[in-house]
Amino acid sequence: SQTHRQWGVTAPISIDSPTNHEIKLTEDLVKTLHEYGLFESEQEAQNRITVLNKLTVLTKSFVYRVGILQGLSEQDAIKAGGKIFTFGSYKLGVHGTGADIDTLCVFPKHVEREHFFTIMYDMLDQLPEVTELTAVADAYVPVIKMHFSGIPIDLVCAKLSLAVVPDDLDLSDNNLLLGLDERCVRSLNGSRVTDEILRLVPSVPVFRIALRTIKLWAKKRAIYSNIMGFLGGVAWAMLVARVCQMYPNACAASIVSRFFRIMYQWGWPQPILLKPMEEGPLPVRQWNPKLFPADKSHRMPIITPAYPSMCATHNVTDSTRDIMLHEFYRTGEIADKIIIGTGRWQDLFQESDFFQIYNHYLQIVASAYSSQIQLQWSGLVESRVRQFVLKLELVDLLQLAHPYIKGIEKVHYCLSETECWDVAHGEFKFPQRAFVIDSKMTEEDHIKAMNLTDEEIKSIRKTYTTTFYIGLKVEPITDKSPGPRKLNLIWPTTEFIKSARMWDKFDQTTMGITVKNLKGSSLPDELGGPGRQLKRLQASKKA
Ligand code: 3AT
Ligand code: MN
Ligand code: MN
Repeated sequence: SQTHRQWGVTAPISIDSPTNHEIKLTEDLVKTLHEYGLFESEQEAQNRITVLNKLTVLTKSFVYRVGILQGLSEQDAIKAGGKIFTFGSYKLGVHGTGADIDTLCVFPKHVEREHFFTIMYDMLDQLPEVTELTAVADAYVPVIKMHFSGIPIDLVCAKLSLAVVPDDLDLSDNNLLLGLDERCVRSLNGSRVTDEILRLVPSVPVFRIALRTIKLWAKKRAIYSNIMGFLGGVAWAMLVARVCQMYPNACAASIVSRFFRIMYQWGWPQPILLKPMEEGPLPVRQWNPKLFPADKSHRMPIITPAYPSMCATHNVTDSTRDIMLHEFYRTGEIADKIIIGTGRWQDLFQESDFFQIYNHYLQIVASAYSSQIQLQWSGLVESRVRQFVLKLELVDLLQLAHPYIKGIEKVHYCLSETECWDVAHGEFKFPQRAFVIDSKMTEEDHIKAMNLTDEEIKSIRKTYTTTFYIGLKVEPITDKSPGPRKLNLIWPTTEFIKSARMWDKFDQTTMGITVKNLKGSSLPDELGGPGRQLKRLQASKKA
Protein backbone atom coordinates (compact mmCIF):
# COMPACT_ATOMS: atom_id res chain seq x y z
CA SER A 1 0.00 0.00 0.00
CA GLN A 2 1.43 3.31 -1.14
CA THR A 3 1.30 6.46 0.87
CA HIS A 4 0.76 9.79 -0.85
CA ARG A 5 0.26 12.20 2.01
CA GLN A 6 3.09 14.57 2.84
CA TRP A 7 5.15 13.48 5.82
CA GLY A 8 7.07 16.30 7.43
CA VAL A 9 7.76 19.83 6.31
CA THR A 10 8.55 19.24 2.63
CA ALA A 11 7.17 17.15 -0.22
CA PRO A 12 8.80 13.71 -0.51
CA ILE A 13 11.85 13.29 -2.73
CA SER A 14 10.51 10.05 -4.16
CA ILE A 15 7.38 7.99 -3.58
CA ASP A 16 8.74 4.97 -5.42
CA SER A 17 8.14 1.53 -4.00
CA PRO A 18 11.13 -0.72 -3.43
CA THR A 19 12.59 -2.82 -6.22
CA ASN A 20 13.16 -6.55 -5.79
CA HIS A 21 16.86 -5.82 -5.38
CA GLU A 22 16.17 -3.37 -2.54
CA ILE A 23 13.87 -5.85 -0.82
CA LYS A 24 16.60 -8.48 -1.03
CA LEU A 25 19.13 -6.00 0.40
CA THR A 26 16.79 -5.26 3.29
CA GLU A 27 16.52 -8.98 4.06
CA ASP A 28 20.32 -9.19 4.09
CA LEU A 29 20.46 -6.17 6.37
CA VAL A 30 18.06 -7.69 8.89
CA LYS A 31 20.06 -10.91 8.82
CA THR A 32 23.24 -8.94 9.48
CA LEU A 33 21.65 -7.09 12.41
CA HIS A 34 20.70 -10.48 13.88
CA GLU A 35 24.32 -11.61 13.57
CA TYR A 36 25.33 -8.64 15.72
CA GLY A 37 22.97 -9.90 18.43
CA LEU A 38 20.74 -6.86 18.29
CA PHE A 39 17.44 -8.60 18.92
CA GLU A 40 16.36 -9.91 22.30
CA SER A 41 14.95 -13.40 22.82
CA GLU A 42 11.21 -14.09 22.98
CA GLN A 43 11.74 -14.93 26.66
CA GLU A 44 13.29 -11.53 27.40
CA ALA A 45 10.50 -9.75 25.50
CA GLN A 46 7.91 -11.61 27.60
CA ASN A 47 9.80 -10.79 30.75
CA ARG A 48 9.66 -7.07 29.87
CA ILE A 49 5.89 -7.20 29.43
CA THR A 50 5.48 -8.94 32.78
CA VAL A 51 7.61 -6.30 34.48
CA LEU A 52 5.62 -3.47 32.91
CA ASN A 53 2.35 -5.06 34.04
CA LYS A 54 3.69 -5.24 37.58
CA LEU A 55 4.73 -1.60 37.42
CA THR A 56 1.22 -0.65 36.31
CA VAL A 57 -0.34 -2.45 39.26
CA LEU A 58 2.22 -0.90 41.59
CA THR A 59 1.55 2.62 40.29
CA LYS A 60 -2.18 2.30 40.89
CA SER A 61 -1.66 0.98 44.36
CA PHE A 62 0.79 3.83 45.06
CA VAL A 63 -1.78 6.43 43.94
CA TYR A 64 -4.41 4.71 46.05
CA ARG A 65 -2.21 4.71 49.15
CA VAL A 66 -1.38 8.39 48.86
CA GLY A 67 -5.09 9.13 48.27
CA ILE A 68 -6.03 7.43 51.53
CA LEU A 69 -3.22 9.31 53.32
CA GLN A 70 -4.58 12.57 51.91
CA GLY A 71 -8.05 11.77 53.24
CA LEU A 72 -9.79 10.67 50.05
CA SER A 73 -12.63 8.19 50.34
CA GLU A 74 -11.86 4.57 49.52
CA GLN A 75 -13.85 4.93 46.30
CA ASP A 76 -12.15 8.16 45.16
CA ALA A 77 -8.73 6.82 46.05
CA ILE A 78 -9.28 3.81 43.79
CA LYS A 79 -10.84 5.88 41.02
CA ALA A 80 -7.84 8.27 40.98
CA GLY A 81 -6.06 5.74 38.74
CA GLY A 82 -2.41 6.17 37.74
CA LYS A 83 -0.70 5.02 34.57
CA ILE A 84 2.72 4.21 33.13
CA PHE A 85 4.08 5.05 29.68
CA THR A 86 7.32 3.89 28.11
CA PHE A 87 9.70 5.96 26.02
CA GLY A 88 13.32 5.69 24.86
CA SER A 89 14.60 2.77 22.77
CA TYR A 90 12.06 0.29 24.15
CA LYS A 91 9.11 2.41 23.06
CA LEU A 92 10.72 3.08 19.68
CA GLY A 93 11.13 -0.67 19.29
CA VAL A 94 14.89 -0.53 18.69
CA HIS A 95 16.23 -1.72 22.05
CA GLY A 96 18.93 -4.34 22.25
CA THR A 97 19.36 -7.25 24.63
CA GLY A 98 19.79 -5.97 28.17
CA ALA A 99 18.68 -2.40 27.36
CA ASP A 100 16.77 -0.49 29.98
CA ILE A 101 13.06 0.31 29.84
CA ASP A 102 12.55 4.05 30.19
CA THR A 103 9.27 4.36 32.00
CA LEU A 104 7.15 7.34 32.98
CA CYS A 105 4.85 7.08 35.95
CA VAL A 106 1.90 9.52 35.75
CA PHE A 107 -0.23 10.35 38.78
CA PRO A 108 -3.11 12.72 39.66
CA LYS A 109 -2.85 16.05 41.44
CA HIS A 110 -3.25 14.83 45.03
CA VAL A 111 0.01 12.88 44.69
CA GLU A 112 3.23 14.87 45.13
CA ARG A 113 6.62 14.21 43.57
CA GLU A 114 7.98 13.74 47.10
CA HIS A 115 5.55 10.84 47.58
CA PHE A 116 7.08 9.19 44.52
CA PHE A 117 10.58 9.37 45.97
CA THR A 118 9.50 8.13 49.42
CA ILE A 119 6.34 6.00 49.27
CA MET A 120 6.79 4.57 45.76
CA TYR A 121 10.49 4.09 46.49
CA ASP A 122 9.70 2.11 49.66
CA MET A 123 7.11 0.00 47.87
CA LEU A 124 9.75 -0.92 45.27
CA ASP A 125 12.28 -1.55 48.01
CA GLN A 126 9.94 -4.16 49.54
CA LEU A 127 9.82 -6.24 46.37
CA PRO A 128 12.19 -9.21 46.11
CA GLU A 129 12.32 -8.71 42.29
CA VAL A 130 13.79 -5.22 42.70
CA THR A 131 17.57 -4.83 43.06
CA GLU A 132 20.08 -1.99 42.71
CA LEU A 133 17.43 0.54 43.65
CA THR A 134 18.65 4.16 43.66
CA ALA A 135 16.81 7.47 43.58
CA VAL A 136 18.18 10.68 42.08
CA ALA A 137 15.50 13.13 43.21
CA ASP A 138 17.54 16.28 42.54
CA ALA A 139 18.55 15.57 38.91
CA TYR A 140 17.47 17.73 35.94
CA VAL A 141 15.07 14.90 35.21
CA PRO A 142 14.55 13.22 38.62
CA VAL A 143 14.61 9.44 38.34
CA ILE A 144 14.41 6.16 40.26
CA LYS A 145 16.77 3.56 38.81
CA MET A 146 16.53 -0.14 39.49
CA HIS A 147 16.67 -3.63 38.12
CA PHE A 148 13.25 -5.30 38.09
CA SER A 149 13.52 -9.07 37.57
CA GLY A 150 16.95 -8.32 36.16
CA ILE A 151 15.74 -5.69 33.68
CA PRO A 152 17.19 -2.19 34.13
CA ILE A 153 14.45 0.41 34.59
CA ASP A 154 14.67 4.20 34.54
CA LEU A 155 11.51 5.43 36.23
CA VAL A 156 10.64 9.12 35.90
CA CYS A 157 7.43 10.70 37.10
CA ALA A 158 4.91 13.44 36.38
CA LYS A 159 2.12 14.87 38.48
CA LEU A 160 -0.77 16.09 36.31
CA SER A 161 -3.35 18.74 37.25
CA LEU A 162 -6.08 16.13 36.87
CA ALA A 163 -8.02 14.56 39.75
CA VAL A 164 -8.15 11.26 37.88
CA VAL A 165 -5.56 9.62 35.61
CA PRO A 166 -7.65 7.23 33.49
CA ASP A 167 -6.31 4.11 31.77
CA ASP A 168 -6.91 5.61 28.32
CA LEU A 169 -5.10 8.88 29.05
CA ASP A 170 -3.27 10.26 25.99
CA LEU A 171 -0.34 12.59 26.61
CA SER A 172 -0.43 14.37 23.24
CA ASP A 173 -2.70 17.23 24.42
CA ASN A 174 -0.49 20.31 25.02
CA ASN A 175 -2.96 21.65 27.58
CA LEU A 176 -2.02 18.80 29.91
CA LEU A 177 1.22 20.70 30.50
CA LEU A 178 -0.53 23.79 31.89
CA GLY A 179 0.37 24.61 35.47
CA LEU A 180 2.88 21.75 35.82
CA ASP A 181 6.24 21.80 37.53
CA GLU A 182 9.08 22.19 34.98
CA ARG A 183 10.54 18.84 35.94
CA CYS A 184 7.20 17.16 35.24
CA VAL A 185 7.05 18.84 31.82
CA ARG A 186 10.53 17.48 31.04
CA SER A 187 9.57 13.98 32.19
CA LEU A 188 6.36 14.03 30.15
CA ASN A 189 8.23 15.23 27.11
CA GLY A 190 10.54 12.23 26.94
CA SER A 191 7.40 10.21 26.27
CA ARG A 192 5.63 12.83 24.11
CA VAL A 193 8.66 13.16 21.81
CA THR A 194 8.93 9.39 21.31
CA ASP A 195 5.20 9.14 20.53
CA GLU A 196 5.42 12.00 18.02
CA ILE A 197 8.40 10.46 16.22
CA LEU A 198 6.47 7.22 15.76
CA ARG A 199 3.41 9.14 14.55
CA LEU A 200 5.45 11.16 12.05
CA VAL A 201 7.13 8.30 10.17
CA PRO A 202 5.34 6.76 7.16
CA SER A 203 6.13 3.16 8.17
CA VAL A 204 7.13 2.22 11.70
CA PRO A 205 8.65 -1.19 10.77
CA VAL A 206 10.87 0.38 8.09
CA PHE A 207 11.89 3.13 10.49
CA ARG A 208 12.81 0.57 13.15
CA ILE A 209 15.16 -1.45 10.96
CA ALA A 210 16.79 1.70 9.61
CA LEU A 211 17.24 3.16 13.09
CA ARG A 212 18.70 -0.04 14.49
CA THR A 213 21.23 0.06 11.66
CA ILE A 214 22.16 3.70 12.21
CA LYS A 215 22.45 3.25 15.98
CA LEU A 216 24.79 0.28 15.59
CA TRP A 217 26.81 2.19 13.00
CA ALA A 218 27.08 5.30 15.21
CA LYS A 219 28.21 3.22 18.19
CA LYS A 220 30.86 1.39 16.15
CA ARG A 221 32.10 4.68 14.71
CA ALA A 222 32.26 6.22 18.22
CA ILE A 223 29.86 9.07 17.46
CA TYR A 224 26.97 7.99 19.69
CA SER A 225 27.08 10.19 22.78
CA ASN A 226 25.11 13.31 23.54
CA ILE A 227 27.27 14.21 26.52
CA MET A 228 30.51 14.25 24.49
CA GLY A 229 29.04 16.48 21.79
CA PHE A 230 27.88 13.85 19.32
CA LEU A 231 24.27 12.68 18.99
CA GLY A 232 22.27 10.62 21.49
CA GLY A 233 19.49 8.11 20.84
CA VAL A 234 16.68 10.63 20.38
CA ALA A 235 18.66 12.75 17.89
CA TRP A 236 19.64 9.71 15.77
CA ALA A 237 15.98 8.65 15.81
CA MET A 238 14.88 12.05 14.51
CA LEU A 239 17.46 12.01 11.70
CA VAL A 240 16.35 8.58 10.53
CA ALA A 241 12.70 9.62 10.82
CA ARG A 242 13.38 12.63 8.59
CA VAL A 243 14.89 10.46 5.84
CA CYS A 244 11.92 8.08 6.13
CA GLN A 245 9.63 11.07 5.51
CA MET A 246 11.55 11.92 2.33
CA TYR A 247 11.07 8.40 0.93
CA PRO A 248 7.69 7.37 2.33
CA ASN A 249 7.45 4.05 0.44
CA ALA A 250 11.08 2.98 0.53
CA CYS A 251 12.36 -0.08 2.37
CA ALA A 252 14.97 0.04 5.12
CA ALA A 253 17.96 -0.71 2.86
CA SER A 254 17.21 2.34 0.70
CA ILE A 255 16.63 4.57 3.73
CA VAL A 256 19.98 3.54 5.19
CA SER A 257 21.87 3.88 1.93
CA ARG A 258 20.53 7.41 1.37
CA PHE A 259 20.88 8.51 4.97
CA PHE A 260 24.62 9.29 4.90
CA ARG A 261 24.66 11.43 1.75
CA ILE A 262 21.56 13.35 2.81
CA MET A 263 23.08 14.15 6.18
CA TYR A 264 26.44 15.04 4.63
CA GLN A 265 24.86 17.41 2.14
CA TRP A 266 22.32 18.89 4.53
CA GLY A 267 22.77 22.65 4.75
CA TRP A 268 23.77 22.69 8.43
CA PRO A 269 23.04 24.70 10.56
CA GLN A 270 19.68 24.55 8.84
CA PRO A 271 17.57 22.61 11.36
CA ILE A 272 16.06 19.15 10.98
CA LEU A 273 12.34 19.36 11.77
CA LEU A 274 9.85 16.49 11.64
CA LYS A 275 6.89 18.88 11.57
CA PRO A 276 6.28 22.63 11.79
CA MET A 277 6.81 23.97 15.30
CA GLU A 278 3.59 24.61 17.21
CA GLU A 279 2.55 27.47 19.41
CA GLY A 280 1.50 26.33 22.85
CA PRO A 281 0.05 27.40 26.16
CA LEU A 282 3.20 27.56 28.29
CA PRO A 283 5.28 30.63 29.16
CA VAL A 284 8.44 28.77 28.11
CA ARG A 285 10.84 29.49 25.31
CA GLN A 286 10.97 27.14 22.38
CA TRP A 287 13.96 26.77 20.08
CA ASN A 288 14.21 29.92 17.95
CA PRO A 289 17.54 31.04 16.46
CA LYS A 290 16.03 34.35 15.31
CA LEU A 291 15.24 35.33 18.88
CA PHE A 292 17.90 33.59 20.95
CA PRO A 293 21.65 33.90 20.27
CA ALA A 294 22.32 30.63 22.11
CA ASP A 295 20.04 28.80 19.66
CA LYS A 296 21.76 30.48 16.74
CA SER A 297 25.06 28.92 17.84
CA HIS A 298 23.73 25.36 17.42
CA ARG A 299 25.79 23.74 14.68
CA MET A 300 23.56 20.79 13.80
CA PRO A 301 20.12 21.64 15.19
CA ILE A 302 17.72 18.69 15.40
CA ILE A 303 14.42 19.86 16.85
CA THR A 304 12.11 17.71 18.96
CA PRO A 305 8.59 17.41 17.53
CA ALA A 306 6.54 17.77 20.74
CA TYR A 307 5.65 21.16 22.23
CA PRO A 308 7.69 22.86 23.69
CA SER A 309 10.18 22.05 20.92
CA MET A 310 13.83 22.01 21.84
CA CYS A 311 17.15 21.36 20.19
CA ALA A 312 18.36 17.86 21.04
CA THR A 313 21.88 18.62 19.81
CA HIS A 314 22.98 21.80 21.59
CA ASN A 315 26.12 19.94 22.70
CA VAL A 316 27.58 19.64 19.19
CA THR A 317 30.83 21.62 18.76
CA ASP A 318 32.75 22.55 15.58
CA SER A 319 35.01 19.53 16.13
CA THR A 320 32.28 16.98 16.75
CA ARG A 321 30.26 18.32 13.79
CA ASP A 322 33.29 17.96 11.50
CA ILE A 323 33.90 14.44 12.77
CA MET A 324 30.28 13.42 12.13
CA LEU A 325 30.28 15.03 8.66
CA HIS A 326 33.43 13.09 7.85
CA GLU A 327 31.73 9.87 8.99
CA PHE A 328 28.65 10.63 6.86
CA TYR A 329 30.89 11.19 3.86
CA ARG A 330 33.02 8.13 4.43
CA THR A 331 30.04 5.84 5.02
CA GLY A 332 28.19 7.25 2.00
CA GLU A 333 30.87 5.72 -0.21
CA ILE A 334 30.65 2.39 1.60
CA ALA A 335 26.85 2.38 1.30
CA ASP A 336 27.10 2.93 -2.48
CA LYS A 337 29.25 -0.17 -2.76
CA ILE A 338 26.77 -2.22 -0.74
CA ILE A 339 23.94 -1.13 -3.03
CA ILE A 340 25.78 -2.09 -6.23
CA GLY A 341 26.86 -5.37 -4.69
CA THR A 342 30.61 -4.78 -4.27
CA GLY A 343 30.33 -4.37 -0.49
CA ARG A 344 28.58 -6.08 2.42
CA TRP A 345 26.47 -4.65 5.25
CA GLN A 346 29.19 -5.64 7.72
CA ASP A 347 31.42 -3.00 6.11
CA LEU A 348 29.18 -0.36 7.66
CA PHE A 349 30.03 -1.50 11.15
CA GLN A 350 33.81 -1.27 11.15
CA GLU A 351 35.12 -0.21 14.56
CA SER A 352 36.41 3.34 14.91
CA ASP A 353 40.20 3.65 14.71
CA PHE A 354 40.23 6.61 17.11
CA PHE A 355 43.26 5.34 19.03
CA GLN A 356 45.29 4.82 15.87
CA ILE A 357 44.74 7.98 13.89
CA TYR A 358 46.15 10.82 15.97
CA ASN A 359 49.75 11.62 16.74
CA HIS A 360 48.80 13.37 19.96
CA TYR A 361 46.20 12.72 22.61
CA LEU A 362 45.15 14.40 25.82
CA GLN A 363 44.61 11.88 28.57
CA ILE A 364 42.32 12.95 31.40
CA VAL A 365 42.39 10.80 34.53
CA ALA A 366 39.71 11.25 37.20
CA SER A 367 40.34 9.21 40.33
CA ALA A 368 38.86 8.49 43.75
CA TYR A 369 39.38 6.11 46.64
CA SER A 370 35.85 4.67 46.67
CA SER A 371 33.63 3.41 43.88
CA GLN A 372 30.61 5.46 45.02
CA ILE A 373 32.59 8.70 45.02
CA GLN A 374 34.17 7.78 41.69
CA LEU A 375 30.74 7.27 40.12
CA GLN A 376 29.77 10.88 40.86
CA TRP A 377 33.19 12.39 40.32
CA SER A 378 33.85 10.73 36.97
CA GLY A 379 30.34 11.76 35.88
CA LEU A 380 31.14 15.35 36.74
CA VAL A 381 34.45 15.25 34.89
CA GLU A 382 32.77 13.59 31.90
CA SER A 383 30.21 16.38 31.77
CA ARG A 384 33.03 18.95 31.57
CA VAL A 385 35.02 17.34 28.73
CA ARG A 386 32.84 19.06 26.16
CA GLN A 387 33.70 22.50 27.60
CA PHE A 388 37.36 21.50 27.37
CA VAL A 389 36.90 20.66 23.69
CA LEU A 390 35.28 24.05 23.09
CA LYS A 391 38.30 25.79 24.62
CA LEU A 392 40.75 23.61 22.70
CA GLU A 393 39.01 24.64 19.50
CA LEU A 394 40.25 28.17 20.15
CA VAL A 395 43.91 27.11 20.31
CA ASP A 396 46.11 28.33 17.46
CA LEU A 397 47.20 25.61 15.00
CA LEU A 398 44.79 23.06 16.50
CA GLN A 399 42.46 21.89 13.76
CA LEU A 400 40.39 19.37 15.65
CA ALA A 401 39.85 18.23 19.24
CA HIS A 402 38.24 14.81 19.07
CA PRO A 403 36.75 13.49 22.34
CA TYR A 404 36.40 9.72 22.70
CA ILE A 405 32.80 8.81 23.58
CA LYS A 406 33.45 6.92 26.78
CA GLY A 407 35.78 6.86 29.74
CA ILE A 408 37.79 3.74 30.50
CA GLU A 409 37.09 2.67 34.07
CA LYS A 410 39.70 0.83 36.08
CA VAL A 411 40.25 -0.37 39.59
CA HIS A 412 43.84 -0.39 40.88
CA TYR A 413 44.92 -2.56 43.80
CA CYS A 414 47.59 -0.42 45.42
CA LEU A 415 49.95 -1.81 48.05
CA SER A 416 51.18 1.48 49.49
CA GLU A 417 50.38 5.16 49.93
CA THR A 418 52.91 6.02 47.25
CA GLU A 419 51.19 3.72 44.77
CA CYS A 420 47.82 5.31 45.51
CA TRP A 421 49.34 8.73 45.02
CA ASP A 422 50.90 7.71 41.70
CA VAL A 423 47.65 6.27 40.40
CA ALA A 424 45.73 9.37 41.46
CA HIS A 425 48.27 11.39 39.47
CA GLY A 426 47.82 9.32 36.34
CA GLU A 427 50.96 7.20 36.77
CA PHE A 428 49.86 3.59 36.34
CA LYS A 429 53.16 1.92 37.25
CA PHE A 430 51.73 -1.53 38.07
CA PRO A 431 49.48 -2.48 35.16
CA GLN A 432 49.38 -6.07 36.44
CA ARG A 433 47.36 -4.79 39.41
CA ALA A 434 44.96 -2.61 37.42
CA PHE A 435 41.77 -4.02 35.87
CA VAL A 436 39.30 -2.56 33.45
CA ILE A 437 35.96 -2.66 35.25
CA ASP A 438 33.45 -4.96 33.58
CA SER A 439 30.98 -7.54 34.72
CA LYS A 440 33.19 -10.45 33.67
CA MET A 441 35.62 -10.40 36.58
CA THR A 442 34.80 -10.24 40.26
CA GLU A 443 37.01 -8.86 43.01
CA GLU A 444 38.01 -12.43 43.92
CA ASP A 445 39.11 -13.07 40.33
CA HIS A 446 41.22 -9.91 40.43
CA ILE A 447 42.93 -10.86 43.66
CA LYS A 448 43.62 -14.37 42.41
CA ALA A 449 45.06 -13.02 39.17
CA MET A 450 47.60 -10.87 41.03
CA ASN A 451 49.34 -13.71 42.92
CA LEU A 452 49.81 -11.69 46.08
CA THR A 453 51.03 -12.85 49.49
CA ASP A 454 48.56 -12.73 52.42
CA GLU A 455 50.54 -9.82 53.78
CA GLU A 456 50.11 -7.90 50.53
CA ILE A 457 46.42 -8.74 50.28
CA LYS A 458 45.91 -7.16 53.69
CA SER A 459 47.62 -3.96 52.63
CA ILE A 460 45.48 -3.46 49.49
CA ARG A 461 43.99 -0.01 49.04
CA LYS A 462 41.81 0.33 46.01
CA THR A 463 41.92 3.38 43.77
CA TYR A 464 39.39 3.92 41.01
CA THR A 465 40.20 5.74 37.78
CA THR A 466 38.23 6.81 34.74
CA THR A 467 40.32 7.87 31.76
CA PHE A 468 39.01 10.09 28.96
CA TYR A 469 40.87 10.77 25.72
CA ILE A 470 40.86 13.67 23.29
CA GLY A 471 42.62 13.19 19.95
CA LEU A 472 44.41 16.29 18.65
CA LYS A 473 44.86 17.16 15.01
CA VAL A 474 47.37 19.87 14.30
CA GLU A 475 47.22 22.01 11.15
CA PRO A 476 49.48 20.53 8.50
CA ILE A 477 52.69 22.35 7.64
CA THR A 478 52.12 24.72 4.74
CA ASP A 479 53.99 27.59 3.12
CA LYS A 480 51.92 29.98 5.18
CA SER A 481 52.64 28.30 8.50
CA PRO A 482 55.95 26.44 8.24
CA GLY A 483 57.13 24.28 11.18
CA PRO A 484 58.24 23.78 13.85
CA ARG A 485 55.01 24.16 15.76
CA LYS A 486 54.28 24.13 19.45
CA LEU A 487 50.70 23.96 20.65
CA ASN A 488 49.94 25.99 23.71
CA LEU A 489 47.40 23.97 25.64
CA ILE A 490 48.13 25.47 29.05
CA TRP A 491 45.17 27.82 29.21
CA PRO A 492 42.42 25.35 28.22
CA THR A 493 43.95 22.62 30.39
CA THR A 494 44.20 24.81 33.48
CA GLU A 495 40.68 26.13 32.98
CA PHE A 496 39.32 22.60 32.59
CA ILE A 497 40.96 21.32 35.76
CA LYS A 498 39.87 24.42 37.64
CA SER A 499 36.26 24.04 36.51
CA ALA A 500 36.15 20.39 37.57
CA ARG A 501 37.64 21.22 40.96
CA MET A 502 35.07 23.98 41.45
CA TRP A 503 32.37 21.31 41.80
CA ASP A 504 30.67 21.85 45.16
CA LYS A 505 31.23 18.23 46.20
CA PHE A 506 34.90 18.24 45.23
CA ASP A 507 37.24 17.05 48.00
CA GLN A 508 40.92 16.98 47.20
CA THR A 509 41.70 14.40 49.88
CA THR A 510 39.59 11.73 48.12
CA MET A 511 39.41 12.81 44.47
CA GLY A 512 42.00 13.61 41.83
CA ILE A 513 42.20 14.88 38.28
CA THR A 514 45.15 15.09 35.91
CA VAL A 515 45.62 15.92 32.24
CA LYS A 516 48.56 14.65 30.23
CA ASN A 517 49.73 15.09 26.68
CA LEU A 518 50.55 11.67 25.19
CA LYS A 519 52.10 10.66 21.90
CA GLY A 520 49.98 8.16 20.00
CA SER A 521 52.82 5.63 20.33
CA SER A 522 52.71 5.78 24.13
CA LEU A 523 49.00 5.06 24.58
CA PRO A 524 48.30 2.06 26.83
CA ASP A 525 48.23 -1.28 24.96
CA GLU A 526 44.64 -2.13 25.88
CA LEU A 527 43.33 0.68 23.67
CA GLY A 528 42.70 -0.46 20.15
CA GLY A 529 43.67 -4.03 20.99
CA PRO A 530 45.62 -6.23 18.59
CA GLY A 531 45.39 -3.76 15.73
CA ARG A 532 47.37 -1.19 17.61
CA GLN A 533 49.92 -3.69 18.89
CA LEU A 534 50.41 -5.08 15.42
CA LYS A 535 50.91 -1.60 14.01
CA ARG A 536 53.48 -0.85 16.66
CA LEU A 537 55.28 -4.15 16.07
CA GLN A 538 55.53 -3.32 12.40
CA ALA A 539 56.82 0.14 13.24
CA SER A 540 59.52 -1.24 15.53
CA LYS A 541 60.57 -3.81 12.90
CA LYS A 542 61.02 -1.04 10.39
CA ALA A 543 63.14 0.96 12.83
P1 3AT B 1 19.28 2.59 25.19
O1 3AT B 1 18.75 1.47 24.36
O2 3AT B 1 18.66 2.68 26.54
O3 3AT B 1 20.76 2.60 25.22
P2 3AT B 1 17.82 5.04 24.74
O4 3AT B 1 17.59 5.85 23.52
O5 3AT B 1 16.61 4.45 25.39
O6 3AT B 1 18.88 3.93 24.36
P3 3AT B 1 18.40 6.27 27.31
O7 3AT B 1 17.74 5.16 28.05
O8 3AT B 1 19.72 6.73 27.81
O9 3AT B 1 18.61 5.94 25.76
O10 3AT B 1 17.49 7.54 27.27
C1 3AT B 1 16.14 7.48 26.95
C2 3AT B 1 15.53 8.87 27.04
O11 3AT B 1 15.65 9.38 28.35
C3 3AT B 1 16.22 9.90 26.17
C4 3AT B 1 15.90 11.15 26.86
O12 3AT B 1 14.58 11.59 26.54
C5 3AT B 1 15.91 10.75 28.30
N1 3AT B 1 17.20 11.01 28.94
C6 3AT B 1 18.27 10.20 28.97
N2 3AT B 1 19.28 10.74 29.66
C7 3AT B 1 18.85 11.92 30.08
C8 3AT B 1 19.41 12.96 30.85
N3 3AT B 1 20.66 12.89 31.33
N4 3AT B 1 18.65 14.03 31.11
C9 3AT B 1 17.40 14.11 30.63
N5 3AT B 1 16.82 13.17 29.91
C10 3AT B 1 17.51 12.10 29.62
MN1 MN C 1 16.74 3.44 27.26
MN1 MN D 1 17.41 5.21 30.23
